[in-house]
Amino acid sequence: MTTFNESLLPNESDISHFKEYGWYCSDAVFSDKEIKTALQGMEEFYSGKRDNKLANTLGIANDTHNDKQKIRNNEFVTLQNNNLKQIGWHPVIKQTAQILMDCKAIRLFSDSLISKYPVPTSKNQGIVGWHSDKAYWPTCSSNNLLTFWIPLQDCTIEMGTCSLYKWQSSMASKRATAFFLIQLTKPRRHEAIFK
Ligand SMILES: O=C(O)CCC(=O)C(=O)O
Repeated sequence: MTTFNESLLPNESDISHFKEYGWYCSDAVFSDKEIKTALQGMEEFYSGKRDNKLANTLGIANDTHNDKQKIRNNEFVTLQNNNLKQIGWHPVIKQTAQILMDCKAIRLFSDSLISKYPVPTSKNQGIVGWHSDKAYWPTCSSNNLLTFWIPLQDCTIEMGTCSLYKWQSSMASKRATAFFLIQLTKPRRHEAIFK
């Protein structure tokens, strides 16, 4: 059974922060070994190895490497590769979600393995645009949803990391926030959408 140090779970102050802002940044919860295993799973997946084959890949992000495309996105990878499942289905994720959402059961709805290739900043590519994940899940009737962002490498500010807006319940299902692959060049415009 996978074990972890329970002091890594969100504490009262983390929970209050999450309630106010809609996000929370944990300490490093995965061991170097777990990250290494996930990276191995990523290599396996990208080289075409599958531990389990999806019955259907129609309609899901299932990119192959393409030099011109600076972001590669593949969905439902934890169902297809056991080493990626190890990190995506890790008990620390499940228990963190249960604590933050204050619920007994968690269902994993979706996962995404995303690679961003280095591009000169002037090119305005290789960056995931502002979006709310709910905008991509229109069939999901619940707003009680949570995304975990797990960097598999150290991410510096210069490289770009994940930025989050303060939670606004009104934006949860807005199709207008579906800007995953679109770079909004005018910050004011996306600020207005997220207000
Ligand atoms: O890694 C990214 O830039 C995108 C991640 C993302 O879209 C998400 O966590 O919902």
